[in-house]
Amino acid sequence: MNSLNPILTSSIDPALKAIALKVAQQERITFDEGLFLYQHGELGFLGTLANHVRERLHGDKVFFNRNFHVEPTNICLFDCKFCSYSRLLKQKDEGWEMTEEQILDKVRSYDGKPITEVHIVGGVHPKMGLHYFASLIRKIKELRPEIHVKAFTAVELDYMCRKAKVSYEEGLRILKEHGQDSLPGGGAEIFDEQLRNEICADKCSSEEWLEMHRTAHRLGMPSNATMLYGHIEQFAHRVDHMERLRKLQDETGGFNTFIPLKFRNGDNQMSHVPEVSTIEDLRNYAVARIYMDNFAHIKAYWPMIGRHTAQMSLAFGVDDIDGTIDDSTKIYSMAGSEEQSPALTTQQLVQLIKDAGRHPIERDTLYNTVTDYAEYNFSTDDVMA
Ligand code: V47
Ligand code: SF4
Repeated sequence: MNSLNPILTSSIDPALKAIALKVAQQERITFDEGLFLYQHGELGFLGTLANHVRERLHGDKVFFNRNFHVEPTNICLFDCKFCSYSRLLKQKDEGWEMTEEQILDKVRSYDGKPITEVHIVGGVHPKMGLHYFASLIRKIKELRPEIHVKAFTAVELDYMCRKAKVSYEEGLRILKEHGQDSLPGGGAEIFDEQLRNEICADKCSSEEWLEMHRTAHRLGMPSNATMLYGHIEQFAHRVDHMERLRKLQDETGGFNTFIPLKFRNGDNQMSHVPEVSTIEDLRNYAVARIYMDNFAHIKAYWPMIGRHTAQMSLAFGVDDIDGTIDDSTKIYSMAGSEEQSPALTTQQLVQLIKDAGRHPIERDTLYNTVTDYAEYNFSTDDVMA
């Protein structure tokens, strides 16, 4: 039986039922319908629709990967109001700058561990430019030729290209030639120009963010997309954000996954803005799954929302919960996430997924299966990360 039949035969609001029918028939919903879902869809209804879509696409599979993060610096030229992480050059005593050798040592510390991806993002440091990072990536690839390098938000890339006086295309081409494989989704925040001006006026514009990703896709570098939600935006701003991404995905097909990022209010210039509830987090994942019909994956980034909400999100459209990570990612612990030391072993992550009644699959960055954990028995010989 179609999992939407109970809704389609019920006496709910006809406008909600019409949206459910579209979802059942795999038709795209409009901007106004997306907005209507945010305004009138209650949690159970949205969850049923989103779960229908995620199970049609992925059955009960849940993807994760084994990665580690490198955050070369938290010194940043910019002053995003929501950021708890960056330090200005003048606050240098609270900032860190890893040397190239420290970064390479970190890569070496994973020797012999079956990590498939390194995720490199940090503040926009005036002295760390395009050629420095290109050479760093080449050195990382010399140490681990098979590792996938997912690096630099469009914000960092925009600054690197400007400083090196090269076009986005030229800058990305140089990084690709040195071994960069893809782009993470950060820096998108919220695309509405007025809000962007209020919360992160000095970073690259929405058009520039989209253009960087469009260029990357053209060069054969896939990427992710994020949306910072739950701050001063309204539902229409979220739909507008997703609409712009859905259009670009229609054009290029280069996005792997969409990652809604919940605003955390610890120790930043927006600490007076209350955080949204877990119910709202789940509703938001669900609307994202329903709206973003051309995105294969929706990711819940567990270090930010916590492992238990991540587990629940698997019933609200999410099919990916990022990676094992290690304790080096500071961006959320500094913003007040309940995950103060975000590390989970593969065994813990697999158990977390199984406890939610789902089927864990370790993937690589491009969602090829690395290991199917449905029947896997862990042994003490497993090299874990
Ligand atoms: O762009 C900063 C966000 C992003 C806060 O592509 C905050 O796989 C909430 O993009 N509350 C960077 N969010 C991290 C990022 C990311 C993370 C994991 C996986 C991937 C991927 C990308 O973090 C920033 C900003 O939107 N952020 N401060 C805060 N207080
Ligand atoms: Fe800098 Fe990124 Fe923080 Fe903005 S969010 S201040 S660009 S580190």
